[in-house]
Amino acid sequence: MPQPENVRYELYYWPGIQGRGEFVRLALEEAAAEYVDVARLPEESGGGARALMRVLGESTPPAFAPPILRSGELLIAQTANILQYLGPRLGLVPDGEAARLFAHQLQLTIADFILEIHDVHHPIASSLYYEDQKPEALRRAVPFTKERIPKYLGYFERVLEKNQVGENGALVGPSLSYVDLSMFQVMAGLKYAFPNTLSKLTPTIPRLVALRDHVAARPGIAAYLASPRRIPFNESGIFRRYPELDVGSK
Ligand SMILES: N[C@@H](CCC(=O)N[C@@H](CS)C(=O)NCC(=O)O)C(=O)O
Repeated sequence: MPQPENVRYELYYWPGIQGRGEFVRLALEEAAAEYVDVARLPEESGGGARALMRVLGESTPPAFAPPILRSGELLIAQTANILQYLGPRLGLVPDGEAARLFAHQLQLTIADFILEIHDVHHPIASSLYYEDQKPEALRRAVPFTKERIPKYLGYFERVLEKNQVGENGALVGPSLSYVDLSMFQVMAGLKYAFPNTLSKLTPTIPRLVALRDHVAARPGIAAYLASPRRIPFNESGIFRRYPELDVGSK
């Protein structure tokens, strides 16, 4: 496994939520990479949301939205792009063009899923409160929980089934990759936000459940999850527990 480069990564992401930054954090944590979660530092030490706004406002070339990763001279945005960059450097993706393309393909599919998960509680605009778009959210939650969650999870379950590697499984290649870490996050988030929908689907996705539990038990990830670095799920993030939207088991 390649050793992490001798570099201290800087992650720029909103300080109070897991959000999309969490996919990057999980990769850095699993690899025990040296990194600073800059916006979570106190403002007096150059942190806070201000640090993030500064990077967004001043960087060249400009980034549209966080998460953003600084690695030496490089400033990289788009979650899947960041993970594509980190994967080989952290030993979290197999060698070879086909495997790397497939890992990126899966990560982009996760990005699509994440956007849909977000849009259930914000179907009209991110700039409006949930309460101001609740009727639309309730309407959207029905096809999302009954059609889209089963379709996405059914797809990832099939990927695991086709890539038979040992009892714990892996989405790409013979061992753990950054995509598996991201899939753990999706499963953990769905369990938080849509517990009833997920529990109804659980018998149909045994491989995803095993993968989630396997990732959660990895020493680096288990230590991270138990640490204050792991921000708890909350109702400002992507995965929000609004029981009225969790209708997939009805
Ligand atoms: N496709 C991008 C989406 C980035 C994104 O939407 N970031 C959110 C935070 S999770 C944001 O702050 N967006 C600001 C905006 O869209 O105006 C990614 O995966 O990184």
